[in-house]
Amino acid sequence: MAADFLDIADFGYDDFFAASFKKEAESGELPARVVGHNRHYYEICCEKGRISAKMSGAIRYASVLKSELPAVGDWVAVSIRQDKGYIRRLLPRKNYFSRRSAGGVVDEQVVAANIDIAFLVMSLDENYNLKRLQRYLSIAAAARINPVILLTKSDICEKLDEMVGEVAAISGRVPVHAVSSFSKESFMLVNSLIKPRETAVFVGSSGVGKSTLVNLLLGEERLATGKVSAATNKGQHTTSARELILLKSGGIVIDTPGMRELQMWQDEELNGFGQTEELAKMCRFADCLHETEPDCAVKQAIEEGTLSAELFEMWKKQQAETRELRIQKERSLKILETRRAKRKKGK
Ligand SMILES: Nc1nc2c(ncn2[C@@H]2O[C@H](COP(=O)(O)OP(=O)(O)OP(=O)(O)O)[C@@H](O)[C@H]2O)c(=O)[nH]1
Ligand SMILES: [Mg+2]
Ligand SMILES: [Zn+2]
Repeated sequence: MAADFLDIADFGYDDFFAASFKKEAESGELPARVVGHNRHYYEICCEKGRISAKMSGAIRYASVLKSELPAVGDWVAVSIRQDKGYIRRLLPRKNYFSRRSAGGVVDEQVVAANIDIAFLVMSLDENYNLKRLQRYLSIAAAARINPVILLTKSDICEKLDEMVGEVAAISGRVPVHAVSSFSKESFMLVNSLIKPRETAVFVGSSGVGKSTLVNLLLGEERLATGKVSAATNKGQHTTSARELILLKSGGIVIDTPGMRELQMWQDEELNGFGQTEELAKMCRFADCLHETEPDCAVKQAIEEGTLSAELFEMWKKQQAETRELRIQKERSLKILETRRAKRKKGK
């Protein structure tokens, strides 16, 4: 156990968590933040320092969804015995970034919890993909997380203005910044966006430069970063685990491994499509499919060039996916609830 005393306020502990901690705390329990974990252990920080902790059987037993288990960024109640921590409870989350994890049963996987700002990172090379970015925007909006788009590798981009413009066209009110991990200005910009005691998460595909940016903020090569092979320009998965780190500036950052596939889980209104949604309300028929119906405001706007046909296609596709996801989710939840009920009976 690290001997030094930690001020958990530096890790973002505030009245919100204190209120729910105190309500149910048993004697000897301490509030702690999850800063990392592997299959068997959690790394947590509490007033006694950074320690390894195990999850109590009670939490494991009570959880059927993966998202009910602690994840990086979560606040938990721990008890400590002989320098070992035992996680007793998960404190309620302010918000969390999650995605759907495929498997036998569709389940929800928490990428990071209790987030003040999410950096949606996309690089201005082969990784550039507006549809994927749109999906990240939708996830952030559904999760009520404040996003900022970082377009990385601006140093090797030849069509910078054009690409930033394209992103700005779909991002609505979300700020967009082109950055390079090798520039002092980018460091100052990103650093200024992370306020002391606030938590920023970096999400995005593998190889876009998330860990490089975090190292830039740290001022040291603490995290491993990937070599991009010149032949394919594809980064390999370099970061393998999520990790929460304090910056000298007082900000808190969470680096995450690149996600190959990203499917939504949280109940996603179709966000980031404000203009399309507004137009759809003006169609003659409330259930207009925007295909061949008369007086379709959406089709008209596309013909007049005031709505991008591409954006409309993305919207339609995402609507279909959302419908499909709802059906799958309901199915999974039913299976999981049955499992929960069985466990209760077996008790
Ligand atoms: N040209 C250029 N290369 C960069 C920049 N930022 C990062 N890179 C390079 O991109 C490669 C991948 O960077 P990482 O930081 O490991 O990417 P990551 O997003 O953490 O990737 P995963 O951990 O696999 O999710 C490394 O070789 C970096 O040197 C940048 O601003 N410009
Ligand atoms: Mg990384
Ligand atoms: Zn219509």
